[in-house]
Amino acid sequence: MGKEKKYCIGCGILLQDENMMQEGYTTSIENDICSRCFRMRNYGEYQIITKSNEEYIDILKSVNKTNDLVLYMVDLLNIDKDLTYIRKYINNKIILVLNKRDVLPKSVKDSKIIEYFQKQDLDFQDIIVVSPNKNYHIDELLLMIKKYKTSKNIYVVGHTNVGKSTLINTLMKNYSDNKCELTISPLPSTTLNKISIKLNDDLTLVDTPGLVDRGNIVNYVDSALLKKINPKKEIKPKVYQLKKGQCLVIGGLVRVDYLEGDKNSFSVYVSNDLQVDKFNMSNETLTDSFSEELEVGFHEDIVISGLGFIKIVEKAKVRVYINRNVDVYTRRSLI
Ligand SMILES: Nc1nc2c(ncn2[C@@H]2O[C@H](COP(=O)(O)OP(=O)(O)O)[C@@H](O)[C@H]2O)c(=O)[nH]1
Ligand SMILES: [Mg+2]
Repeated sequence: MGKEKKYCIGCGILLQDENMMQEGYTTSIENDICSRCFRMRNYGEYQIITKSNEEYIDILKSVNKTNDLVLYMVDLLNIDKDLTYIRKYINNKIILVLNKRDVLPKSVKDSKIIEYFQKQDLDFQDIIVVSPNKNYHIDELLLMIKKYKTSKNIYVVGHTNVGKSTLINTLMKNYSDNKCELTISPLPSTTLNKISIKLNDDLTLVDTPGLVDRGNIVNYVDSALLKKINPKKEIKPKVYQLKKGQCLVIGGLVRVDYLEGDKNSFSVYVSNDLQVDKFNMSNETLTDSFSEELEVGFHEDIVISGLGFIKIVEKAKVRVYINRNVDVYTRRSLI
């Protein structure tokens, strides 16, 4: 008798009880979740699985074959470098969902954040700022979904770790009696497959794994540091007045030397748990790391992928020391 196929309700992987070393293992096929999800949920133990982006692009292509509404989710502290990338694969109607509002300072207005994205002339139906962790704007998002939906299915896409599974869990908790326990974690590639979840007779939410960003610092730190890097609360920016010849060291991970420019203001937006120090450039912290020079324009941010950003007011030339795999770049100031 052939076994019935059963998928993990936490990450979507095909369950199997034969090979402990392989994805989808569970002690008994009677279980609803795989051992990896079980350990993440109960012990906070993470087993990293690296998913290829080709697989994710195939998922995006399969979404493109439908006429369904798409929620494209972006993490406000880690905005995708190229917001047009996912659009290249899908022609569907898209709502841009800007997540993790709770970690940006309350003093910043939502309208200002939305304007930042509107100015880029991207092809989205609508834009909304949310925080499923804080239940912020979830009612408003549901109204938007109802307004723009083209069928029953709503796909949630975006990079890994932006909070796609968290959003679906929150929507289900708020508006459905159906059980939904997607596994969430601070590590990339927690969700491994497409997972369809019925919110009600009119709406089915589809979770997806997400694009992996190799330039994100989360790929290069241990789990203790990861917890520190991931802001849990509203960020209190640390503001420094710097003269050329001075430098900032952030969490022992990044060093920014101020090489050229007038007296300038550097506001550091990273997790409050990371210590920031100001030194003279003669200090040797991190100088043996990889480094690169950056020209920063008037009112631009230096983005350190996965860590946060530094808002700089005047033009500056800086040198950034950091793990060579981590993406560092400039952009127009977000706030
Ligand atoms: N601060 C904050 N963190 C969030 C929010 N939503 C999700 N997260 C966190 O983001 C991380 C990734 O979430 P997850 O749902 O697994 O992301 P996915 O890979 O896109 O499915 C987890 O550590 C979540 O707790 C939010 O509204 N605010
Ligand atoms: Mg997920």
